Amino acid sequence: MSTNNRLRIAIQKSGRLSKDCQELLKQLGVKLNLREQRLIAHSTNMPIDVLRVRDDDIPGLVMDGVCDLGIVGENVLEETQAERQSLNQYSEVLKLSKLDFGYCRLALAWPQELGPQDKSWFEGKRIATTYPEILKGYLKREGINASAVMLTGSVEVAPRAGLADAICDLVSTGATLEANGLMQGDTILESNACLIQNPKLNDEDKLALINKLMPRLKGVKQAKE
Ligand code: PRT
Ligand code: ZN
Repeated sequence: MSTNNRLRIAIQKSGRLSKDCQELLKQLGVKLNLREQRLIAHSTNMPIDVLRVRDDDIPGLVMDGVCDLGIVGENVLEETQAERQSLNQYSEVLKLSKLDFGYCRLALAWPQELGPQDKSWFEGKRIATTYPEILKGYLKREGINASAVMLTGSVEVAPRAGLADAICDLVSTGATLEANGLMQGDTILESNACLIQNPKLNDEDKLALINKLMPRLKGVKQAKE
């Protein structure tokens, strides 16, 4: 079988989702020969290739049909969709399943010493975030006139560094906010990892393979409940 006929699945190479993704593929019965530095891992028992990339690239790879499936956080998916929509680029995916890992929330936070604040406090403020499109959507819905300052890392130090008045960042335990003297406010988005598919996929063999894997995925999820 040529490489083109193999189902291509994009997962995060290294980071918070990679271990769970590898474990999930294993539970689905996909045997992989994973070597640390390899971009592509070929399954040894199914016509599947796994592409290991940065999580930010996964939605685009699936939307553009470079990969058939992808596993990515809903936060990254929504940000990419909003960004592509603003550029009039194709942004559709089929969300096949929400997965039971990678849970976090995208929340607003500000310096603790300011005490509790309501939405009106954000008027005219600068908010540092890695998710400017999701944040802008929220600000628009809420009728708040504030600006988004894009930072790809260390968002939690932005207020102390004088780069912004507040932040909009992912939170799981809350330890990072606490360690940086920040108070948590509204949750803008709750996110899990999810399995997405290119909606234009029409290869019958690949679709049949996905149809074979989906009941297994359901079984894996039920076994954990
Ligand atoms: O290199 P690459 O671009 O692939 O990875 P990355 O560094 O962009 O992402 P990574 O590995 O940090 O996270 C991948 C995905 O995991 C995210 O897109 C989310 O969908 C999910 N996830 C779940 C999280 C968290 N929990 C999380 N806590 N992503 C990031 N964090 C960070 C957060 O940004 C903050 O810095 O952890 C810190 C807060 O954690 P707590 O526990 O202190 O609240
Ligand atoms: Zn990333």
